[in-house]
Amino acid sequence: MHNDPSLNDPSAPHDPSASDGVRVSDGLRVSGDLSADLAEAARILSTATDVTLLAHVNPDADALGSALALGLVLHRRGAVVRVSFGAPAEVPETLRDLDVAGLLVPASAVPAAPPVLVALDTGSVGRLGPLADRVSTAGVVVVLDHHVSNPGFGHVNVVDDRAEATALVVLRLLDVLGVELDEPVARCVYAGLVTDTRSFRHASATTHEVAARLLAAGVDAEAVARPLMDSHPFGYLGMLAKVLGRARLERDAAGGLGFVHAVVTLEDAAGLRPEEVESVVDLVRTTAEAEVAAVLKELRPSSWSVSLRAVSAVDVREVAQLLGGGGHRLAAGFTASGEADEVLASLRAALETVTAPSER
Ligand SMILES: [Mn+2]
Repeated sequence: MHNDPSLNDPSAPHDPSASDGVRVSDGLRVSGDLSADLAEAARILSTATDVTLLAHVNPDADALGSALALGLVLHRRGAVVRVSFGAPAEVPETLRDLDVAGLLVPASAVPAAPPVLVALDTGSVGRLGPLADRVSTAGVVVVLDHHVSNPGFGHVNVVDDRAEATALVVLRLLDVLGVELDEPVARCVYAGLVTDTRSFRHASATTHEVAARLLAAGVDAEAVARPLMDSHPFGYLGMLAKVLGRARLERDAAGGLGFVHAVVTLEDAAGLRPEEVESVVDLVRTTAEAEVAAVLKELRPSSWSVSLRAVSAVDVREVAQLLGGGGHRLAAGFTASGEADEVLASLRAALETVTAPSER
């Protein structure tokens, strides 16, 4: 599926008249008015009796935390709720504890035509992976996201690219719904927030106030953050020794700002969780001589998922988009096929394009 060109298809046009049982107001698809979009999303969800919430493939704490926070609230209000994601088959171990009500179901249990579908933290239809087709079969699609590149593929799109996490968009929606925060819901929101802000380093004053509100609701910050960000099996150290030992620094690349990269092969990752592989980029990115960091993660022979990070100057979302992916300005990614050297060559070229003076 990672070679499927539709993976990065910006959107499938949506016919609002196709909605089944839920009336969707006209003209809201790309209204761009956050308050109006939030109100419309709240209206749909407050009357829905069957809601399917989807995170992006390889879900992180923001995607699943957002889905589970909203899912838990709707479940308590009596709706039939399921939370899922297209791939992989397993729920990331570090995120399982967030699902206090048993809302997570395998992708195979997602209805062929869900009455109400909510896509969370998913910047494009393709990021739903094998569940992407549900966007065209669902009665109504609500998109809750913070990716600037989101084309607005739902009937209702609450996309706030200034929100540091989708979890914040969800919290605003919960406020519109009049939900009183308690610990299980606040914990899901906090999990998305602490990870997407890199422990609140990329968080506004207002977002710190939101964090305070979540703590006041009973969240144990260390208990949530440590398993997500600071805990790995011992085998992680051996994997890091191999992978980081092969990392390369190219000082002249990325328009002279420096580019560091590492490769995690299937052999390197054997016996370890996705969490260990995903965290490698957080070490590679600490290289002081490089503005841009990349980690190539082998999915299958000759198939790669690539994580990109920048310190401040380079927009790696632009780089990722040139290569068929997406993301945020300082954190983005794409998938690619071929040998690692070939992927690196196209990445180098894309970096030069984005950092060329004429592009600035
Ligand atoms: Mn996010």
